[in-house]
Amino acid sequence: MMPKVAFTRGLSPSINHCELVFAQRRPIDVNRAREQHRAYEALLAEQGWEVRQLPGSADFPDCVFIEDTAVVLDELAVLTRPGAESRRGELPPVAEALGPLRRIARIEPPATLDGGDVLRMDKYLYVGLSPRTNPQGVEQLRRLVEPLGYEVVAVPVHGSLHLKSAVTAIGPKELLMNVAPIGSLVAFADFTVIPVHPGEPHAANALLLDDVVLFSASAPRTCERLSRAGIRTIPIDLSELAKAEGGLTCCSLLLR
Ligand code: CIR
Repeated sequence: MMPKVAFTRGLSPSINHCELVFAQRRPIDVNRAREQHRAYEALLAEQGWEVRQLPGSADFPDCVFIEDTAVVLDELAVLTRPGAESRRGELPPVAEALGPLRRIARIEPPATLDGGDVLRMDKYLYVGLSPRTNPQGVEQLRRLVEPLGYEVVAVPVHGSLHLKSAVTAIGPKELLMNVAPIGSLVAFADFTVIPVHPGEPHAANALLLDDVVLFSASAPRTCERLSRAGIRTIPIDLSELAKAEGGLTCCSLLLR
């Protein structure tokens, strides 16, 4: 059987030049960020994932956020066209790594799409219309995946970098959400939604592994809500990467 593979990408020594949309620029301690990233990889490995790290690059400050470069499904990997121009050169090593494992398709100009905007719930792909993903990006993705039986649902996102900054899966039918950037819950009517604690608006980005959720150690009150709902969590500190507006999902591409 194919092992569960998690691709990660090494931290760029130039991460302090990362893109920022909503956060104020604060110095990132590169060594500390690297340690936190290693701890993240170690947790994935402990949970049974074969972690394959692609080398980081000084030319691409945001390359550690590998999630944005591809949408990986069982049948297909879609290489994105990141909304931030400075990130488009991150793709070639990812394409090379995924090539032997999946059929490859690409998002073409003028479309833009970041993987952080694509939330997969079984055969539904919820795609954020965000600062990074435009309507053409949603349409191109739809054309690629509909023949494979997926339904694409566009979700406008306001005041949040990506859809998954505001909502992530914490179970097959359960979502963790910061409701404000999404506004209407209509698209998610079939799911049980656990709202983040109002004092922790950035806590919605959690990473669901088989039966456990990796969760930000800086959001204990939301974590309590998850525990009360019977969800097993493992806390992780990615505070240095959070200064680059990165979360937990964005540091890996999981081939489930
Ligand atoms: C960016 O603005 O593109 C990076 N500084 C952060 C990307 C985070 N990606 C994600 O949440 N999927």
